[in-house]
Amino acid sequence: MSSINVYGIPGSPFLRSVEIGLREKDLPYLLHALAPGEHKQPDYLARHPFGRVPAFEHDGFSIYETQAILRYLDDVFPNPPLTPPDPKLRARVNQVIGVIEWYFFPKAAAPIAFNRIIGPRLLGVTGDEAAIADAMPMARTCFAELDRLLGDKAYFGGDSVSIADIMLAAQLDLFSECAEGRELIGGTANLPAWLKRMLARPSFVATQPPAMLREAA
Ligand SMILES: N[C@@H](CCC(=O)N[C@@H](CS)C(=O)NCC(=O)O)C(=O)O
Repeated sequence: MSSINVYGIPGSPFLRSVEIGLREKDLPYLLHALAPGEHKQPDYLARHPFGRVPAFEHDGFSIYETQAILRYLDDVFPNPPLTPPDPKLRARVNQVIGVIEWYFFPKAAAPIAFNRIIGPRLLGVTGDEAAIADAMPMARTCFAELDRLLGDKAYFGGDSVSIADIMLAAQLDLFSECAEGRELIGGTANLPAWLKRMLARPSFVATQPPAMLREAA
């Protein structure tokens, strides 16, 4: 029986993406839940020198970076596949992962979600309104583009769920816990129905963010 260990702070959409990938493939794993700050301590930095979450280990093989972990899982445990076989759809999935990593997360989701959700609800700090306002133009560009790339397809890679769908839906579920997120998602043509479908999947239902990050908390 192989052993899979996942390390991260509950509530992180990147950690959740890995857990969802594992659950989509029906793979048992052990979650090592870190407290905020523990990811900057020497023990964890030995796993992930950049001090980000998640980190992952399979039978002694250690790796970090969410998309690399999910691609590894897809190679080693190919059923069900999370990458489409068609080269153009595959390229589309890879493109969306790039948009998430280079534009959406660092320049839109991180500043808005940190200042609106994580800071005030988890860390007890007041959000920086100027940082939120500064991030909105990039956020609008991201949503317009992600909506266009999804188009009328069921999923970013065509008819079945892909790594891009998992990573983006995990991000948007947290993002929709603030007014800016709901306005941005709700202003698109295709993303709301897609997100609703994604969030209804058992893998998403089983990996809910902690209640304190939810707006009603
Ligand atoms: N490129 C990394 C990004 C991971 C990342 O930024 N995770 C956030 C949580 S969602 C984090 O570790 N934040 C803690 C910090 O920056 O101190 C990946 O794909 O795993």
